[in-house]
Amino acid sequence: MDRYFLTTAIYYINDRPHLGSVSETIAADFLARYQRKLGKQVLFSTGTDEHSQKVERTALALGQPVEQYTQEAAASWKALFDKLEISYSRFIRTTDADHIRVVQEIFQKLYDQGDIYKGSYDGWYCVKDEAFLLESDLVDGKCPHCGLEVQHVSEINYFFRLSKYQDALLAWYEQHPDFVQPQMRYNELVNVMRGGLRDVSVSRSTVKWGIPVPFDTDQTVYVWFDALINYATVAGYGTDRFAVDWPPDLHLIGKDITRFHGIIWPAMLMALNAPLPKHIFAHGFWNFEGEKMSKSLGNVVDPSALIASLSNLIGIDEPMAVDTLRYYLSREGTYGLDVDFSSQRLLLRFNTDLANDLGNLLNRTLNMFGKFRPQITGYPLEPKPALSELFTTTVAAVSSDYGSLQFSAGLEKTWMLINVLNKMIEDDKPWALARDGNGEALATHLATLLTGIWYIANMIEPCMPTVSSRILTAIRRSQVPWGALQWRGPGAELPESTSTVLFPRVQPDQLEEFLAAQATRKTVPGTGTPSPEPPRTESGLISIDDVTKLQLRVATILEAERVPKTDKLIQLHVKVGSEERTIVAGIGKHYDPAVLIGKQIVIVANLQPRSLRGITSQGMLLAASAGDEMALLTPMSPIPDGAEIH
Ligand code: ME8
Repeated sequence: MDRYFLTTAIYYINDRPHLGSVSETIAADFLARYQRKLGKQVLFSTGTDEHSQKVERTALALGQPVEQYTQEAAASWKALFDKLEISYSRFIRTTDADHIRVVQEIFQKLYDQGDIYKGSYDGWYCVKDEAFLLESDLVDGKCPHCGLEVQHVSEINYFFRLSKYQDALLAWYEQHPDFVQPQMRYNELVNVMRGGLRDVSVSRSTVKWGIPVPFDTDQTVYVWFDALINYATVAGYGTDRFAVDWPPDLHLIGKDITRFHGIIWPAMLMALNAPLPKHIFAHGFWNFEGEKMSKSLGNVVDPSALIASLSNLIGIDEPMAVDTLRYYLSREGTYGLDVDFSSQRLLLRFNTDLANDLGNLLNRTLNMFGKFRPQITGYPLEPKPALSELFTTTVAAVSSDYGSLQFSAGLEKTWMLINVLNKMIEDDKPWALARDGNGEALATHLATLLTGIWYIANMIEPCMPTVSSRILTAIRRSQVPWGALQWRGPGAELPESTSTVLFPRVQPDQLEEFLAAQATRKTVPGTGTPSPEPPRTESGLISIDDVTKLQLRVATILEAERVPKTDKLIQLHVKVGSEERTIVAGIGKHYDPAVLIGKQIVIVANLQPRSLRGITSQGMLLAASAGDEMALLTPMSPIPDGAEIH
């Protein structure tokens, strides 16, 4: 059986987990589940980085013995990962006995062979980043990465001969152009190496909370040297298993720790004569209002609180709220780049993608099975051959997206299938087929829906395992490996239930309550109290910040129809880049729906969804009016929809 070894970074436990940190493990879990669906035997590790000056300081500040602090903190990270349905094979703690043994063994070996030597360090240290810094690295005397104060450190410690591996590393990069992804991270690292590598300090004489250097108990191993080795521990370094499990197929990390993973770690492996990891992927950050989410900035979103609010306010159980969050994190943005967290966007995704598109499809299908069952009895339940190719080619395209960590693109394609099925219901008009007694066509219609939903439930499993299994239970079909998805009928087992509301739609008042609850999560750095309101300007003028809050985008109108029983409202189905939305607009007295189709308009894309005549409107279009006249705003020349307006 093919094997796949995937790791995440291990998390410092001086902070509680935030949405940014868990997003990495959720992405890795998505990939691990997908690889399992391909039939591979997956080794997937995540865990906690427990030795360091900052962890020692946190425990001290809380007046707790550091062992007790780390024990409790690691347990709470692990409990959260379990809640988030992370299917890790090993949750590694750097305080685990086998890890301590491996770190000491490697330190000793590199010392014995002359790759580690004793020297003296005189320079700077950033405790937040646990990083040694040169005078020339500092920006205004502060850490160039986090902007915090640095400490001057002058101590005797041990150095790793990184400079010795500079040429070998550069050659490796040249021969493996996809070693580090995305490409911009690869380029950054090559530039750093071309600038010259210096030997790095790998022990501390002033930090007690660490793994003792085996031959010099006055020193502890530098936390990064210790932490990087966790990957080797997971693969059983020093045992027979290492030859089987090593090297990793992928180290998934954030863009802030590429030098450790892309330069120091490969050099350590070269020194150990061990194969290098096949790939390193460095993702971007989840930001909050444009800034990296981090405890020290006081702008973190707490995943547990978010899940609890989602669950309480919408009335879904916690596993469904977890899947909603997993979907949002995977669907929003291009993986690798930074993304801004927005609770409005989260609920918009919930209402449109999950409740409207997926939830509705399932509901309508199950309802029809309940109603029309007697009329299809005796007819073959074979899906329409015409859709076979679309489903087969989409499965292959989604597979390639998932495999290259383009989670959003893969989900978008899956949603295209959901929308094809929803549209098919409109086109086939099954209630008319039933009325006319056309049992054969009705059977084909329902078999197509069931087969399509079976595909979709399987394709979303890596992202939303609970939703996937609940859908499969409802349609009485099973989880299958990726390669076993075939366009064939449902067999004898037909759904029993007539309705399963997986995703109840969010109502406007729930939305307000949710947003208010989220707003209080933003805290002033260091104090834990809510941020003050931004100052307002005088005389009714707004600031540039207010303007940038508006997301104006170009949309193309795909469909337009009057909302029944009103002469004012028109329901538009619009395309905004890769996304489709429904917008209800009060332009019915001025425009005939037929003339709107194909036109480009300007919409407010980040408006809270609201319900108008029972239809959820996901945005607002811009129109000018003077007296009785109205004119829709439209770009002067055609431009790809989704384009932003500045
Ligand atoms: O760096 N958005 O630990 P860490 C996305 N212990 N990812 C984020 C993020 C955000 N806002 N904030 C953090 C360490 N991360 C070391 C790693 S590995 C041998 C040792 C990501 O807790 C970050 O980029 O500071 C990193 O990949 C991971 O969370 C752990 O960060």
